Amino acid sequence: MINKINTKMFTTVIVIIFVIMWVIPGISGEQKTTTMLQNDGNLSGYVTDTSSNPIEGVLVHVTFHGTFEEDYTDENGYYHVTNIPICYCYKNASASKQGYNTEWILLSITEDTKHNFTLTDEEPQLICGDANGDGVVNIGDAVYLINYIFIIGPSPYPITCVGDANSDGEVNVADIVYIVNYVFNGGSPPETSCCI
Ligand SMILES: [Ca+2]
Ligand SMILES: [Ca+2]
Repeated sequence: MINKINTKMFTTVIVIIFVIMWVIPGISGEQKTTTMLQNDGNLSGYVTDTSSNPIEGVLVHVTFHGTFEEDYTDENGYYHVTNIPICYCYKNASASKQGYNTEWILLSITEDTKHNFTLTDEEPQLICGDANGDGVVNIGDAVYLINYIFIIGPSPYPITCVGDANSDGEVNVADIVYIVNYVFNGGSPPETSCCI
């Protein structure tokens, strides 16, 4: 009788153990899957210029699954983008601010991924005839060339680009005439090829 009871108990224990072994991996797997889908990825780091100076106000933008997370750098150039889903994939991370060339990189982001960006100055747009480099061609450029040619003022830079309004390869009084004619008499605008 006692043996029968022991055998029943033993069988019951074995069954319970099997059930537990069957259920627990299921729970563990479910928890693992849930963790995989949680947005606990982080990307942080610093953004500096080419002289290692921190840049404030840079937008660091991480794109994934048709959406994004982002953060702006503080006065120390530090950013911290949170709420990024963790997956075995690469995400596009970019750093951008007006006046700088945008940098971007593909990263596999986990709980504590770090990446530092270095931004280079954006090249100013060069316009033929824009001798004073303020972005537009107007009477100020004629005055700048008059000052350069007749009064030994500062040279346009790059001289054969922005100073050569008529694109003849030289910077002289003809360029002043060309600009004045363009601004006041409806003449042709400076060529666009002189700065290429
Ligand atoms: Ca100008
Ligand atoms: Ca010229």
